[in-house]
This record gives sequence, C-alpha cells and structure tokens, in this order.
Amino acid sequence: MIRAEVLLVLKLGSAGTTPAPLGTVRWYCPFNVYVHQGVQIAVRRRSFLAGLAGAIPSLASRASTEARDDRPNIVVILTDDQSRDSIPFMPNLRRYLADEGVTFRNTVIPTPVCSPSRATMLTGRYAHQSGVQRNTGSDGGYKAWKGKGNERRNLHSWFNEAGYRTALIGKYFNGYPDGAPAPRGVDYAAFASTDAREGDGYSAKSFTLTINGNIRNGGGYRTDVLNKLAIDFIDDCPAEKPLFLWLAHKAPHGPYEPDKPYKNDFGGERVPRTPAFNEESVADKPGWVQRGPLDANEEREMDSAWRSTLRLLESVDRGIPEIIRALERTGRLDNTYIFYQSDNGYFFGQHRLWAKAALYDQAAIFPMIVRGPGLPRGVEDTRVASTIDLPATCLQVAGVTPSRKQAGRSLLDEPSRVCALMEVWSMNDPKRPTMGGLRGQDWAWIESEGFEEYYDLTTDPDEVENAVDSLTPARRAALKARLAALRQCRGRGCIGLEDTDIPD
Ligand SMILES: [Ca+2]
Ligand SMILES: [Ca+2]
Repeated sequence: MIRAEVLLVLKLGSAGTTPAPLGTVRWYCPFNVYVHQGVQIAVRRRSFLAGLAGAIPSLASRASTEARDDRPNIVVILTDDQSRDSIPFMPNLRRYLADEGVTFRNTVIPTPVCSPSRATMLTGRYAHQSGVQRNTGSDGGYKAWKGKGNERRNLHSWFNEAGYRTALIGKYFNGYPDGAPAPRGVDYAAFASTDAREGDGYSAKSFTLTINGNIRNGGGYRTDVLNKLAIDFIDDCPAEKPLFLWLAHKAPHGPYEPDKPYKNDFGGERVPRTPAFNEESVADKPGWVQRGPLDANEEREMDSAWRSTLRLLESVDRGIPEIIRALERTGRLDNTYIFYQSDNGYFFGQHRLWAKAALYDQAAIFPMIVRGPGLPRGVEDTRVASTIDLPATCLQVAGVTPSRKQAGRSLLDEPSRVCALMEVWSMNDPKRPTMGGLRGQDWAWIESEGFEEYYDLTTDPDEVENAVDSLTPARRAALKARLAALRQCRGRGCIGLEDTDIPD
C-alpha cells in the first residue's frame, strides 16, 4: 500500500525562548512521545530528546506517581449539518484553529445522521455497537442512547471519574426531554431544546434551556447563548481542575434564522457548481438516487439554503475567538486541545440530493480540525481519519482510561488505517435505504440495496463516475467481504479490520 506521509520541520523550544528548528521528522512521531510525557514546554523538549534515546516512562507509572492537575483541557466544538465547503467562509475557524493546528481532511463521519454520529463521537463505538442507529424510534435518539447503556459510559463519565470538570452545552440527543436532570458524569449540563412543546424546537430565537435539570427561557440568540455558557463555564472552572467541555451548536441546522447583523450577507453566493452539483448523469447511481435533474426553482432553493447556512455559521465563527480568549485569560490555552467537527455533512443538490444520511463525501466527510500543545500549526493531514477517533484522541492526550474498548484510535498515533467504515440505516425523511461503505484515502466503496459503487477519488473527487466495473473480481469481492465483516465488528476487532490491506 502506498501511504502519503507528511514531513515538516518541527519547532520545539523551551518556555520563554524563540523556538528553533529541531530537525525534520515525521510529524506524528514526536507527539506520541510528548503526549505520554505530558507537561510543560521546557520539559517537552528534554522529554522528546530523552524519548528518542529510549527513556520513555510509561503512562501508568506517571499516573500513579504524579499530581494530575497538569493534564490538558479538552474543548470540543460541534456543529450540526455543516458541510465542508463552508469552512472557507469562517475566517476565525481558519485563523484560530486550522492555522494553529492540524486539519484531518479525510475525516469520515461513520453514520452521517445527528444522533448516531453524536453517539459515536461520545463513545468511540460504531452505531451498530452503540445501538443508536437513527434519530427516533427504539433504535434511535435519546431512547436508544440511554436504553443501551451509553449514558453511563462515555467521554463525560470517563473524564469526570478521572477528576475533570465536565460540561455538555447545547444539543444532546434527539428526544431528550426538557427538564431532565444532568446525565451521569456531567457537572454542568445546559441543554438547548430540540423537541419543543410549541413551535420549532430548533428555533434560534425561541427555545428553552435545561440547566442541570432546571428549565428556563433561552433568553437570546441560540448560538450566542451557547457560546456565552461555554465561556462562563471556562471562566468559572476551578483553576486546579482540568476541564472537558462539549459545546454542541444547533447551527447551521435549520430553521434558517440568521442573527440580525448577518441576515443579508453572502447575497451573491451560490452552491459551488462542482461536477457533483446536479450531477449530469445519475444513471451510474443506485435507484434511490435516480431522479430527474434539479430544475431552476430547486437550484434557487438550494442556493438560498446554502446562503442561510453560511449566515448561521457566522455566529459560530464569532464565538471562536471569544472561547480562545476565555482559555487564555484563565491560563489554560497553552494546555488545551480544541477539536472542531460537524455531526454530518450536507447535500445542497450534490448528486441531485438534499439533506444528509448518505455515504458520498458531501455528507460523510467533514475535516476534523485540532489544535493543541505539541501539534504542528497549519498542517493538513490526508490520512483516513474518522470521528470515531475523537474519543480515543481525547483520552490519549489526557491519559484517561475508558471503561469500554474503543473502536477508534488516537489521531496522534502513527497512521495505519486502510479504510474506515460507514453505515446508515433506512429512513423516510429524507428517503434513504440502509447502506454501508468503506472510505480509503483515495477511494470509496458504497453498497445499498444490493447496488455497488466505487469511486476513484484521485481522478474523480466529486464521485460522479461509478467505476465499479474497473475493479478486478478479486478486489470487488474483497471490498464486499471487508464491509460485511466491519458491519459486525466489535471493539478493537474493528481496528484490525480497518488496518488490514485489501488485495487488488
Ligand atoms: Ca446533524
Ligand atoms: Ca454520474
């Protein structure tokens, strides 16, 4: 297998001095060393050099002998239904996070649907493991999340048991009842309604908050209110405690109610007219995708929805420097990992589809952006990552042990994944069949209703030419077998299956 490797000049220096180039290394190597070592910048360089000489104390020994208050803080900023093409419209996201950290461009969202995706990011388990496969019903939403025991074992409970102060702000799971108490392991729970008793529970202007079990009026523009709650949590967190903050925005999910200052922005923007937009021929696609081309009205609707999401994201973007400043003034910024991710991508007419819950890149890929101590700045990483790796990465940098085996792996480890699993369960709105897929670094394999698709992303990054007939029978059979095995995988067995080469 050919694997692209990112090389860069890593700059490490002692505190208070100008960092000097240390040498050219494969970037992912030193962070393992650093992360297992931990702490101050001055220590970091010595540790890194000592690590090269083979003197790496184990994480376990450090845990048992040292005070843990120097563990890094973790902040996760999550958006809802944001498509990757909107990232360039968020200057603060680029300036404060992407330019200061690593963008994992090929981050797969294994089940690009709200609740299953969130369950995966909170537990490190695929939807077929967590049992949260849809947004509603007995195998969906909050009912499945709680019913299958996930609420007792997830990032919040693990970080809380390890001594972190934890917060869960914004959207939790579809069907979470207003007024319900904070879940186990969550010190500060501030849930914004998603299922309103009156009107639209997703409204940006009219919504309720449940703060540690007490209901109150939202009292402002939803995105700003959530940003403010996150900032207050950071400001109020006792200095001696590390924090774990999960900030889940509703934006840019509909209804499209931009904040006043932004309501006329991006007037000239249209959905990027890539080859995927209103795909010229969908005869190579499965039956459920096939329909006539978008007409002029539908194109206008898609363009209008696209502009609306950009406006909603302006409020998310405005909050990023404020969160950074809160971390800075509380002395935490240099020891904080910040993750930015969407729960799923979104179709605005690409492949003639709308909404989400399908396995083309437009819905199933959203780059994870991470900044934090020891990470290189402004680097793009093209390996196959997955949102299922988010928990393992958070746990590793903090040295926290989960009570459940992870099906993901830390993004700071040396890359070894050949492909990542994707899986969606049938639903009616939008109409989607059950489907599964594999995403390699430069290819995608998708099966739905017995129909097979293969895209060579080096020549067809827009996934408009189903190249399944170009595969050898052996390759085709191997992809099919690997997907079938992964859809049944458990725990670390998933990692083994994703790491094994697939014959040509
Ligand atoms: Ca969503
Ligand atoms: Ca086509």
